[in-house]
Amino acid sequence: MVMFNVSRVDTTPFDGQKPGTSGLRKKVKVFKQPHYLENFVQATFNALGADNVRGATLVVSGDGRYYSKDAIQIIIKMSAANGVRRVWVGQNGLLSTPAVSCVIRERVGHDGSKANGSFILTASHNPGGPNEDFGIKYNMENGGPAPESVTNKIYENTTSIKEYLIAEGLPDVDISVTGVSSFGGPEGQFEVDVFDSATDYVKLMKSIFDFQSIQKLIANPKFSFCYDALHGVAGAYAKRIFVEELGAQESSLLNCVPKEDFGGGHPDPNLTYAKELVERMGLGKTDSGIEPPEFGAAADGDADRNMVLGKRFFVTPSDSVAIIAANAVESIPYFSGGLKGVARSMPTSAALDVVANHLNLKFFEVPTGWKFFGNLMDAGMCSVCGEESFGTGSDHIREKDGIWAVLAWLSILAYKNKDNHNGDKLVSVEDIVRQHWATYGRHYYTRYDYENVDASGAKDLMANLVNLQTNLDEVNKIVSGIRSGVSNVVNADEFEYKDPVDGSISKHQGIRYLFADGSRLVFRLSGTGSEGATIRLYIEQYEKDSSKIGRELHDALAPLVEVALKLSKMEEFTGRSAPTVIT
Ligand code: VG1
Ligand code: CO
Repeated sequence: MVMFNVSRVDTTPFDGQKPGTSGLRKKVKVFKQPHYLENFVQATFNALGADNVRGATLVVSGDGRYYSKDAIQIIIKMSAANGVRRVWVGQNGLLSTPAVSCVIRERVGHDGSKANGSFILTASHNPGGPNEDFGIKYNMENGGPAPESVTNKIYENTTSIKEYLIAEGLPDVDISVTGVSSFGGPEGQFEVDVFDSATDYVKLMKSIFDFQSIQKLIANPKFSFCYDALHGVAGAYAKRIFVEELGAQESSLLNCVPKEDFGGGHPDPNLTYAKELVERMGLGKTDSGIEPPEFGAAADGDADRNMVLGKRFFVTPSDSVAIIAANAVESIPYFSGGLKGVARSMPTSAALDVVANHLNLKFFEVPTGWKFFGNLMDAGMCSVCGEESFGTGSDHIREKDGIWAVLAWLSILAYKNKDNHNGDKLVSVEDIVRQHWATYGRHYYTRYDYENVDASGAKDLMANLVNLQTNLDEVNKIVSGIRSGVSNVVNADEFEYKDPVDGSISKHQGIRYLFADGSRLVFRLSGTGSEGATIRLYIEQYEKDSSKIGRELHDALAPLVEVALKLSKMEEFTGRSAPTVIT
């Protein structure tokens, strides 16, 4: 057996190793600096505490982006040196973020072991490649992202770190083949277990959904399907699930070969970046003349996000979670016993609130970021949750889950079409959404992102909005001076969240302006960028009147958009006359 020693390496702190909304994300060049990754990993081990690290089983994998393979070897050697007993690696270092959560919760090792946590190597929807982003985050024993109490400790440790531990004499492990490799260290045996990336996840999905009814839908000649993984890790799962298990044509998969640089694209599933899918679904600028598929979906780099499209029809993520919640019990076997509760992030539209109210379900509003849903789920208070940022999921794991969301929609479609005889017109995605609006009302919703703006301008803009909140008369003077058709602002605050399970408080989670008719404007600074600042502006208007739910989104929201831009003095503070991305 190959033996290794532990070497202690002197180091000094790096600035800015503060985990954001979802881990630490920086340019690859930053991560490649000597000791940079090592410092963060050691700071994490120190935050977990030596007692918890010694003897532990850790999952180390990610979305396969550039620099992952090097990072995995470094983390294996540091884990060995810190007394970790087993490192589990998905074949080729690939595991989607939801699959990591699943593996932590479900996988049993060859010796009966279970995982205690995971380093996930991803910058999610941020681009990859030598000049783009890398990222790392830590997930806990419940399969969910580390809570703020842990990430704050990690950050604190990075500011004072003096040394890290790394194994010397431990060879690089071949992660391209499955199997267990064992090594001997000062504290005993250490092993690396390379396993198939999809097996555990596929098994979990089969236990949640009725695959037979989805097979029947896919086999219906009137139905057609298209899935775009944007060259992210979702491709590895899409082939196994949609093609091999559910019988979809191989040609229904787009960009499903994972690539280190996502083919040079931006692996963010929205109408701007998922161009090819958007064209195919008939939502592009030009009409190809080819009849679009009935159903389309896309994922981000690490496959935790989803975009759902119907033929020439976009489903907003806020509507998507509300529709899944409204239909879950009858369409998805996992929920047949009822929902324990539902939750959304603060900027997500209130479509889910209306469903919760209607169905008499427990409801929670949490800050942006999936880590806030975990406690609710662990406490059995929440079954389905979502974010406006193309994140949807449930308590089957503790991450949002892109493929799960697609299977949820396929299940709803299968249920609504269960009596369809081949040849009849199908109940479409658009039919389902319009029916939902007719029952619950429609939340017109859009998000404007101002990416990579000057950080101090962004800070000033936010400070100005906070300041303005103290004087609603002044705010309403501005509002009424702009356009008619916008009601008064009746309340404004900075969102603060008290976790109902552990009582922890998270402050400064976004600035809200609430209008008399239920409309909302929300302003936040992004916590996932790697450069400058990104301002997110969320605009929402509720329409209960069923005769007014068919308006063009742009027309319906134009007055509120104008109010938002003037209130915030967007152009004055940022120099931008238009957002970078509209979703
Ligand atoms: C964004 C989204 C947020 C999401 C987060 C991580 O954060 O707004 O809803 O949870 O990304 O998603 P921010 O701070 O940039 O607004 V992912 O797919 O990057 O794990
Ligand atoms: Co993601």
